[in-house]
Order: sequence, then structure tokens, then C-alpha cells
Amino acid sequence: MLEFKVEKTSSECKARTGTLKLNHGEVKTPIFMPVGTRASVRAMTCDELKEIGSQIILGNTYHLYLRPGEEIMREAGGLNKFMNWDKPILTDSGGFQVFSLSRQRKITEEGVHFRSHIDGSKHFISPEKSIDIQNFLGSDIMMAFDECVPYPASYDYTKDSMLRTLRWLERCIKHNKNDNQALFGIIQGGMYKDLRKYSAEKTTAFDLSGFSIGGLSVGEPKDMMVELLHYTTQFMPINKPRYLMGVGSPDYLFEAVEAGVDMADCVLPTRIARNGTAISYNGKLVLKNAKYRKDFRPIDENCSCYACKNHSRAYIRHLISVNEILAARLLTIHNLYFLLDLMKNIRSSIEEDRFLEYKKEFYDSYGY
Ligand code: PRF
Ligand code: ZN
Repeated sequence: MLEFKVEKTSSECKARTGTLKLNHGEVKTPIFMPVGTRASVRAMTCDELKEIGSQIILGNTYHLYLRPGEEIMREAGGLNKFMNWDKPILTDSGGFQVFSLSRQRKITEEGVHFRSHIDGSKHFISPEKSIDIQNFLGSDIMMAFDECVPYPASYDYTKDSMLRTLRWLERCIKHNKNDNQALFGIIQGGMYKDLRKYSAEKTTAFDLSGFSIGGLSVGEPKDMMVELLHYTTQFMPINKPRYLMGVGSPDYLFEAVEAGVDMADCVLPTRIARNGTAISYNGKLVLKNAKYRKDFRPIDENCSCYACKNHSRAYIRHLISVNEILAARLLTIHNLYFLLDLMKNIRSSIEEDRFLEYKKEFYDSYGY
């Protein structure tokens, strides 16, 4: 089940707030979704995720198919039960992960043959297979099986790939037997506007619950990504959720919301946490640096997360330097809290029709 209602739209740009009603609960948009690739948001318990305000998390078909595998996921009764997370889950289809992780792969019309990045074993995922896996994972929102072309890619390759992704979308729709799970189609087309337009028009012509923007933030310059993003959202329906895949740095989140995006996800906050970096309203802090040795202030004075309320930069720097696992936990809690809090502030700023003003304020204090 999926219902989406746009509540407030900015008078100055495409930013909007809304509510998504999903099987496992409601989600206020625009939203950032923490990534729980392998049935866990790294270093976080489900209670901690809820405490910091996570409304929905992401799971990955590719990883869960390889480990623990379909049989265990099915017997567990789906992903929510397996990891004891009772709020909404969105699953990515596996397309992107096959292309970014598996070294040996072969794309055919039928699907993708690949070797596991873990043990080299041979596998095959097709649009039908991806939907089957997502059906037994039982996610609230499923993604269609797509190909995300790398940057840069030739016009001809991007076009062929985009057309194949459209044919794969048709097969996903045909194969999906579970009306209870929402299915999103993914717009591709690389960095070529005419291909983006074609993909957006054909993808959104299907009667789906929502639409994703794929193939962006793959290494292209920021101004190119922002331009293509605005260009793409103009062809997307107003009344359906729009999901920008794989974006999670604060500046990109502002740009996404400004272009009318409702949902985004990224491993960035959790990944940089584990290598000792915190995001704050005053920019990034590389806490392993010696300059924090005697800095007894919290990571961010304006943050009310567990780490900021209880611990100092000096303490966390010490934990990093002696390799204590708590460092990664505290930084993950902080970084996720920070982005979820930022999205909450963004929602308020849209409600009060001062989104662009808030964006400028944030950019000034963050240092873009
Ligand atoms: N397709 C899918 N997942 C994705 C992407 C995509 O294009 C991206 C691109 N930024 C991130 N995750 N299926
Ligand atoms: Zn904090």
C-alpha cells in the first residue's frame, strides 16, 4: 500500500513537503533514508535508529540475495522480521550493486550474469528474479531492475542501456504479483538531456506508485548533476513521490529538495563515520586529527544527539586513535541524527515558505 500526499509547495522553487503512507507506517517527506545494506544499518541497533528519528531504512537485494540468501530470508518471514525493524523499508533492486561491486558481469537482454564479489561464485539476476527476491523480502517499496551507466559513458551506450532499462521495467511490472508492495520505476539516461527526457516520459507513463532518479551522482561535476536533476524532475508527475538514488551530502540534499525531490539515501554519513569524520553545521570535522586532542566541546554545539550530549571531540578522537569500536558507533549516531535533523529543519522551512533562505543560511555556516 502506498499513498502520497503533497502538503506544502514552496512559492520560490519546486521544494515540497508531503506524507507517504506505507505498510509499516507513515513517512514525512522530504526524507533521508539510512542505508542498511546487509539487514543492518552498520553499528546501529533498531532501537537506536528509532531514537534518532529514522522513519524508513534501505535494504539491498543484491547483498541479501548473496548472504544470507533467499532461503533464510524467506524462512525468517521477510526483512522486517529478520532484523526486527517494524518501520518501513525500501529495497534497491540489485542492478546498481551488481554494476558497482561485481568485477565480472555480462549484461544481456535477459538480465545480468555476474560473479559474487565475496567468493566469485556465478549468479544471474533478471528483472523477474529481482522482483521475486524483493517480494519475499517484503519491503514497503521495491525498485525496478535497472542499469546505472558509469560516468562518463558514450551517447550510444547510454541510449541502448536506457532503452533496455525501460524494457526491464515493463517486465518487472508484469512479473510483480504482490500488489501490496509499492513499485518505483527508475529514470536513467546518463548525462544526456534528450535521453533523460525520453526515459522520464516513458517511465512515468506507467501507473506506478512513485519514480526514482538513477544514474546521477556517479562522479559527474556538481553543476552538471544539479542541472540534470532539475531538468529531469520537470517531467515527473507532481502527485507521486520522487526518489533521488545515492545522494546524501548536505549540499546535494538541499539541491535535491530544491529540485522537487522527496526521498534520498546514501552510505555517506555511515561510511565517513567509520573512518572518523563527523558532519556538523560548521562543515566536516576529521576527528582523528591531532588538533582535537584537547578539544572538550561536543562535535556540534547545536546537535542534541547522544554523542553530542554526552561526549567531547577529545574523547571521540581518543577512541579513534586507540581503535575503540565505540568511536564508529558514536559518529554513526551523530552523522545520521545530523542528516535526519537537517531534513526535519528543511521540512519546517518549506512549511514556513522560507526554504531558499534556510538553504543560504546553511551554506554560509557549512562553508560551501
Ligand atoms: N540505480 C539503482 N540504485 C542506485 C542508483 C541507480 O542509478 C544510484 C545512482 N546514484 C544509486 N543507487 N538501482
Ligand atoms: Zn550530534
